[in-house]
Amino acid sequence: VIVKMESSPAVLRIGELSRRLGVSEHVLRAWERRYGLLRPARSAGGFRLYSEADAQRIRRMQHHLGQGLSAAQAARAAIEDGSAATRPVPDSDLTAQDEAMRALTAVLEEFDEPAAQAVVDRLLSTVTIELVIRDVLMPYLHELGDRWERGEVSVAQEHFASNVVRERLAGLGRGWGRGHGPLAMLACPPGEQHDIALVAFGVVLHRHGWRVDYLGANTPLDDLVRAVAATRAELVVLAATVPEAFGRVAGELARLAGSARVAIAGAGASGSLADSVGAEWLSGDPVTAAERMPVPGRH
Ligand code: B12
Repeated sequence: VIVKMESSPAVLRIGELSRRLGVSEHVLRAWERRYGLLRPARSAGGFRLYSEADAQRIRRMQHHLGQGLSAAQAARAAIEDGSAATRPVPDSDLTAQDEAMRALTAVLEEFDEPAAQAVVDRLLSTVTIELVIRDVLMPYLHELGDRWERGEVSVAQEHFASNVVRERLAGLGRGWGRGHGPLAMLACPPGEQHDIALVAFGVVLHRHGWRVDYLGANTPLDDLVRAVAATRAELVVLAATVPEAFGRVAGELARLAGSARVAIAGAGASGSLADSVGAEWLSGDPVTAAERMPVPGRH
């Protein structure tokens, strides 16, 4: 027998739900986004509509919070209480990746590093590293940035969470200098601190046959030029989030591109910028770009 849990009609707008339960709209939205506590339907006009089942889950959440559970624990308990009697109908568009993103959001916000590693471990046992990076870790970082911008997570939470993700990625890249493939040198131009996507790119590039020398954030261009000459790297990839990071070193970049294969990437890169310095532009996400990078000498 299949019992549909969400059988009550979805009729409440968020304002009314908020008034009825005495929980602010802001908090309701946060519980929905972070913990999947609310499962609104959409009106024809695109508004979220909530049901009695949503209201009950909030009441259970309030009850568990009152017992001293953390928000994440209370939400988990509220959702489980509701499904004990009646099995929830699986939400077909909630993939393992979506669930993992939610779980990461919840545990990293509470500074729970082991739990975050466990989420990634679980995922890695079922899907490839490429999918974990492209569909979970990168989107997670975007969401983290959005929430930081809106003031929903503190700088401490953002730093903690992005460091856990960065360290995990770096761990996946361990030994990326090994092998017999061509060498790629990866760096961010001076002033650029955002290097996590570049680490992700390196991880996937190595899995596709390249060796990786990783210089990382804020690298002086003359040092990079010397390192490229010393190692005879076949490819140099520079990533930055703002165009000025490339613009400031355009002259040096053009010179480097005269003697080596250079590509630029990240939100600060563009086709026109690449053309202006004689480099290639790697558009799109780091995983796909690394998968598409042909390995020289391989057919
Ligand atoms: C983690 C983080 C930090 C960390 C970085 C740690 C580290 N080692 O990387 C720290 C705390 C240092 C930091 C600092 C700052 N940050 Co910050 N940060 C982030 C955050 C949350 C995640 C960045 C990330 O890794 N994203 C994951 C990647 C995959 O996403 P993406 O950068 O959008 O990249 C896309 C493409 O460009 C492409 N791509 C990117 N890189 C590469 C590389 C290759 C090779 C390829 C092929 C593709 C590719 O892939 C993605 C598409 O899938 C973002 C939020 C966000 N939306 O990304 C903010 C964000 C990038 N930061 C921002 C800001 C403003 C800052 C600071 C100025 C804050 C401050 N006032 O101090 C400083 C600047 C430091 C500096 N000088 O560089 C803004 C940037 C806005 C802008 N474009 O101007 C963002 C977008 C946050 C926001 N919503 O406002 N940050």
